[in-house]
Amino acid sequence: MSDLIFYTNPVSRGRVARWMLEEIGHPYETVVLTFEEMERPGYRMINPIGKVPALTHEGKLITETAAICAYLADACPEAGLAPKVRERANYYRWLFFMAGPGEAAVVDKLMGVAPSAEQRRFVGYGNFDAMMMMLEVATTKHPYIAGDRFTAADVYFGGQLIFGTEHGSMPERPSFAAYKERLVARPAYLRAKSIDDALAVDGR
Ligand SMILES: N[C@@H](CCC(=O)N[C@@H](CS)C(=O)NCC(=O)O)C(=O)O
Repeated sequence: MSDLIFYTNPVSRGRVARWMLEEIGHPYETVVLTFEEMERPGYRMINPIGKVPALTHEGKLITETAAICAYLADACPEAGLAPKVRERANYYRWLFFMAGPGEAAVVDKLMGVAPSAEQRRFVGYGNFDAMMMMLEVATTKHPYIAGDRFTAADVYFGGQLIFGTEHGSMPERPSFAAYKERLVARPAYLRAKSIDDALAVDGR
């Protein structure tokens, strides 16, 4: 039995966490849950909010897709997916930007919520266009968002960007194309995608 147990659904943010697990290359056990199963007391004992993904590792529980990516990069340094601590400015900046303001802006837009000019002063993402402008900033300067090298921040940031632009919840921008091409060519991305696509076809 693996010391990594991954709770997921193939049509969920768990797809990004699986990509990270595949990048790490450490064996892991997958528990696929339907959305109904996530509501049951057994799973609520693992994640009280009843959401996936969740991961247990050596008796510790990690939830939140961005945290799972960052945790695995640190827990498995041999994969080389976390920059040195003093080189983490962009790594943290864009990981946290996407997990907080980026995700909130997309979800608000999907729900038809648009901050007024006054509200944008206290809304963390400003407004949707300001958030999108920041994604362009992140993808313009370097080949990867933390610099010249692929890191766990690309798995999370890039995973959200790929999903958002494919499903129309984020508009395309010229700087996204080359960045996304680099990501979707990665063997770990392709492995994770094919595992989850097959599970989704099975109706899980
Ligand atoms: N903040 C969490 C969000 C997780 C989340 O909302 N997962 C959805 C699927 S994408 C879920 O499990 N929904 C089931 C439910 O709420 O009943 C993360 O980033 O991992």
